[in-house]
Formats: sequence, structure tokens, C-alpha cells
Amino acid sequence: MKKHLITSALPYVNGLPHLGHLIGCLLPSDVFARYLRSRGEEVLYICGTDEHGTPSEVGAAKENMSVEDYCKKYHDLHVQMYQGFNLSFDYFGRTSSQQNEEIVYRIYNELEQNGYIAEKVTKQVYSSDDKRYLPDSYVMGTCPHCGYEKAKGDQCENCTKVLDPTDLIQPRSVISGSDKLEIRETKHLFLQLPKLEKELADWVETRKGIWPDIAYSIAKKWLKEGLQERGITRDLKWGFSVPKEGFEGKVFYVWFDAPIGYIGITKQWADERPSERSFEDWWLNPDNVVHTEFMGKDNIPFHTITFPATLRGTGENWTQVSMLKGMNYLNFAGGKFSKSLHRGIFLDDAIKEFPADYWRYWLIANAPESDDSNFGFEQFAMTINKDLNDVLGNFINRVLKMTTNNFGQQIPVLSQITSEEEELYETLDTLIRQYSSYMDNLDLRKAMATLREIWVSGNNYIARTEPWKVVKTDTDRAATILNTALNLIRLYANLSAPIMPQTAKQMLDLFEISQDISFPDSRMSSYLTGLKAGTAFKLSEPLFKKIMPDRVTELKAIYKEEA
Ligand code: B3M
Ligand code: ZN
Repeated sequence: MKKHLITSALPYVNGLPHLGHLIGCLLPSDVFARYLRSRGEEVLYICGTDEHGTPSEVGAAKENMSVEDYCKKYHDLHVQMYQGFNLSFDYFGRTSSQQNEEIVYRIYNELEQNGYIAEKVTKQVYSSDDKRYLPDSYVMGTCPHCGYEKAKGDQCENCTKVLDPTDLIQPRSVISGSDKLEIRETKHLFLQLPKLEKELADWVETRKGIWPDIAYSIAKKWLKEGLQERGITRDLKWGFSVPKEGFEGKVFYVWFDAPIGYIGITKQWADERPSERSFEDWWLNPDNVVHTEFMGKDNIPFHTITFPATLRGTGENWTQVSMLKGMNYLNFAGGKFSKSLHRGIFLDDAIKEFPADYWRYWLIANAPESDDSNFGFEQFAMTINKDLNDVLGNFINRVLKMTTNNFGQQIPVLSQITSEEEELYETLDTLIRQYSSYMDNLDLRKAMATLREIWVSGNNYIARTEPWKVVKTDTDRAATILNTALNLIRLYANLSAPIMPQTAKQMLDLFEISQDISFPDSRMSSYLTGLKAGTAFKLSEPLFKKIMPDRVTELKAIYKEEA
């Protein structure tokens, strides 16, 4: 059986994550990892902070810290927030780790030996007041096309035209505002993508129908336009220094060492666990590993073109990406999330307002899969109240109470099965097959719609069989219905666990049986008789609380969600 390597795009360490980051890659990858584990698959789930680049240097300077301390501080905050949302990484590492440096050098040396690295002199903006080279996006000025005064040197946000820093009128430094800018010549290393184009194109073709359209079509578009050589070094202090004469004081570009970070972080994991598999078992083992990558759509070119080309150029037999899930954007109040404008909901706030599972469920049920989607507190409250409270929560409460009132706090006896149960088994067998095939294909919204149908089928069963009436005339029949309904709670826990791990655990805890989460692997006729008569259960507080209209109003005001 092949084993599963799952990676989530590595969030930049500077700045803290919001709901958009959570649904963009972190949460879907966690759901997938949990789902596969529940099916008994061997999984290694890797993520970490992406730490190099100008923003880290600038952020550290602003906070008067060394870049090392700054990155450590924010890395720890990321860890803390992801723990709050129960993200089940096997390892959450750092691209600045010594292990990553080792792999970056190994890959770079091989690329160099194989003739895929070239030197070139480039022109770069230098700010004498900041005493540093400025990346294009750190130069600001007036757009020559539309007159927008805050256009960045790579693109005008107002008219979307792509720019060079030298196009800007009255250019200045984003960092200090200084206009003492000059163009300097500086030498850099370039990865010769054109030399790998043919090989890459052949490989991308084999991904047709396997990758989602968005990933395949972005890769195809790049290939059609023809691959350009790409700079892999920068004039910065913070990063892995370039091990080549004449390149002293330069470091590798953040987008060179970040995807290699998946491998470096796996090595961090392996180095700390000498008794486990080696990193080579995962990364130099393409025949036995299925690698699934999760990322926002803007990261797709790096993962379908540059990183695969980098690995191919080494001549080593690296594990390549098999499945790639690219997400669109989650918007807030009709616009993008923005830290500087304080627009959106950041994870530290989100977790103070509602339990992680509320967010996890809402986000997956409304994942921006085929298009961008929008977060709003009204829709959020509606979904939580309907799906979690009315459908799932009420079912559990009613069944527990009804059983307690009539048979005490234990599972009553299952006697004669009728066509009602048979129909339920059949419906569920079909729905569960559907659910697992959506999960296998990472069709998350469809998987959630099916999960909701599975919950609804329990409500329908109770509504049809009316145990509260039947108990007055036929206790054996009522006992059979409630036995079946209590078994449904166990089923729901196991199916919902990848999305709502905390709630699932609470559901299983009701029966005081400690069992691992596992996906039902038998047909419902035997699975739904798994919890035996006489098994005791606890009564609990309702699993979910409704979100009332005045709370919605309050939240909209706090988070500045205009109607
Ligand atoms: N840090 C970009 C991002 O967070 C970048 C991803 C790296 S994945 C190797 O969107
Ligand atoms: Zn413009």
C-alpha cells in the first residue's frame, strides 16, 4: 500500500494568519490527513513557517529585534494558533532550519553540476537611506498609466498593470519613504527553466484529469507562454548564503528554499525521531508515496513548474506531487482580508469568539473551491444554527433524553429489525460511499453536503418511526429504534471527526468507550449494531449553542463587517 505525504503551503512567518489562510491550505490539508488516518492509511503531514525574505528583515527592524528572534517569536505564535484549531501536523517546522539548509545546498550543488545554473548581471533598486536593495514591491510611486500615487514597483493595485520599479514616477522606498534611490548592477544566479521545459511539459501532461482544472490550466498556461530563467538569489542578509565565489553577501531567494522546505522540515521531523522512517523514505521514494499538496491559487505556478523543475534538474529520483489542491480566495465583506486595514478575522480573535469546530465546519462547507467565496457573520450564524444545532445537535439531545426517560442511561435492546431500519441502512450505505469518494477527490463542499444529508437521514428516521409515541404501546419496538439512533451517534462521530475532531471526541465520550476514530469499514447492517445493549452513556450539555441575532449584530460591529 502506498503511503501518503501531505503538505500544506508554508505560511509566511511575519504577520499572523487569518481565516483566509486557514481555509486556503491549512484546514483542508488537516481534514484530508485526518480522513486518511481514519481509513487506516499511513500519513505524514508536514507544514511549517516560511521565514526568509525581505518582510522578515523589515518586520524585525520595526520591532527592534534580531531577525532570528523575530522569526522565533512569530513561529511560536503560529504554532499556538494552529493548536487552537486542532491542526494535526506530524511536524510543524521552519524553512530556516539547519536541515533545510543542508537540503538546499544539496539541491543547489546538483543543479550547478548538471548545468542548470547560470550567472547574470541584473539591475536592482538600491536605497541609500535604508542601506539595502529593495525588492520591486518595496518601491512605491505614481503609476504612469492611471496616476495612482501608491502604485508598487511590481504592479499597480489600482489599474492592475504590471510594472517595473523604473516605470514609477517619483519612486520612493516603502520602508523609509526615502526617495534617494539608485539603480545598481548586481550579479545573480538563475535557474535555467527553458532547458527543463520539454521534460516538464511531458510530465504536466500526465497530470491531466488528476490535478483539478485550476492547477492543470495554470501550469499549461505557463508552459504555453514559454518558461523563462528565474533568479534564485537575492541581495539580502537573512537567508541561506550562496556557496559560490563572487556571491558573498547574497542569499537564496525565499521561493527557492521555501518549497525545498517541505523536504527540510521532513528531515527535521526524522532527525528528532531516529526510530521512525527516514526522510528518504518519503522524499526519495516516488513509487511508494502519494504526495498531496494544498495551497492558495497564487502559489500554483511555484508548485507545478518551478519546484518540480528544481527537483528534476538534480537528476535524483525525488517524490513528485501526485495530487494538488489549489484554493480560491475567501473574502470578507466583499473585499480581501487585510491586516493593515484591520479587515477580516484573525485566528487569535476567531478562537475567542467560537469553538474551533464551528469555524472548521463553516469553512469547509463553504470552501472557495470553484470560485472565491465570502465570509459573513449572518451566513455563519445561519449555518451553525441550522446544520450543527438543529440537525446534528438536536438529534443527539433528543435521542439521549428520550432513551434516559424511558430506559435509563444505557443502550436499550435491539430486537426485531423492520423495513424502516433496512431503508436507513441502505440510504446510509449509499451516502457514505458518496461521502468517501468526495473526500478521496478532495471535493470538500460536496463532501460536507453529503455529511449533512447523512445527519438528516437520522432525523428523518426518528421522525418516521416516532419512538416517543411507539413507547406507549410497544416498548420493544421503541427500544430497537433508540438503539439504532444511539448507534447513529457513534457513526456520526466517526464520519465527522476529520472536520470536527473535538465534537467527535465529545460524542464518543458519551458512551465512555475510548476508541480511536475510524471510518466505518463495514456495511450499515452490521456497523449500526456495534454499540451493544447495556452500554452506559452520559448526558451532556448540548454540543452546540445557537448564535442569536444580537450577537451577530455585535460581531459585525466589532469586526467592521459592513452589510
Ligand atoms: N509562503 C506564500 C504564501 O504563504 C508562501 C508559500 C510557500 S509554500 C512552499 O502564500
Ligand atoms: Zn495604475
